[in-house]
Amino acid sequence: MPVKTKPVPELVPGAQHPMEKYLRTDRIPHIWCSGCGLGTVLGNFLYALDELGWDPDSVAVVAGIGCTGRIPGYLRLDTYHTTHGRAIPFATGLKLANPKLHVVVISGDGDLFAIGGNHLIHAARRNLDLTVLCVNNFNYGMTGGQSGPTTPLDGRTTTTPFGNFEHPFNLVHLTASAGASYVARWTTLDGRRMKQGMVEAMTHKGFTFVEIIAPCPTNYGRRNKIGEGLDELRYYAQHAAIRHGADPKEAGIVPGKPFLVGKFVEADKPTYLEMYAAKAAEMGGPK
Ligand SMILES: Cc1ncc(C[n+]2csc(CCOP(=O)(O)OP(=O)(O)O)c2C)c(N)n1
Repeated sequence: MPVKTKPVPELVPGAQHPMEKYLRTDRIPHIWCSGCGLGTVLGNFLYALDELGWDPDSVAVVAGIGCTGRIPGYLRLDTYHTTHGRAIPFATGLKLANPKLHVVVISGDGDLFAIGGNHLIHAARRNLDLTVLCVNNFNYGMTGGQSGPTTPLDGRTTTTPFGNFEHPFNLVHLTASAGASYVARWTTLDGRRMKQGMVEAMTHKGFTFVEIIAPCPTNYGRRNKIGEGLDELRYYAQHAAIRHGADPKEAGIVPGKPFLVGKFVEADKPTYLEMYAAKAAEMGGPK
């Protein structure tokens, strides 16, 4: 039977949300569950874009597969939904072919650090000029909540019903030690700080990385008795401690214990494109 829906009343006839200009509104409603953190990430990315004031034609956003990987599909920009784990190679090609583009990768912890992990560490090692925004919800949300490389020890998922017994990655430590020039972590509770972190990452040269910890109430929250999205935000309020400049090694996440957020790395070092140009000049080739 067809479902009857009531039209949403226009509060101010003809009015638009100021961020609507960046959205493919024809693709709304979105696919995300109630209480999911991805709407907050998308919203803050739009505010970051607006603050930067870049020409939309100079920005390309690339994602792999997953609930997070759907973010670029809602953006009125040049966006690419690549195969699972391959956002970084695709973004690398774009940036090398057109170094003037601002290239941003937005994807999930599974896409970037499991199947795509090798690409990520080498892009960081090369200090490739990309910004990577990783939404960490501690599981594979899209495919029904399997365990992934960030699932905490003893975390309950569909593939670890008795508790996860694999050590998780600390994404801050991993990206910092692989060579990233900028590394920050925020939660979806830290709206303005997350937006500021995105702006900083997108303007800092080299490989820049922001981890955003986000609720996945349908899969991770429910199985781990965290509750709804709001309960998880309350958990962040009680457990996240801002410590800029902390040692990335100390940024591991253990459920029930305080965890660190903030800006961990902000370094100035030659980028892949700078070194490529210098080598090309040394060889007498095109710059
Ligand atoms: C080659 C390949 N293997 C597996 C899958 C199935 N798959 C789709 S999304 C996904 C995991 C996504 O997890 P994550 O990146 O953490 O994103 P989330 O959905 O949690 O935002 C997997 C395993 C796939 N699409 N392609």
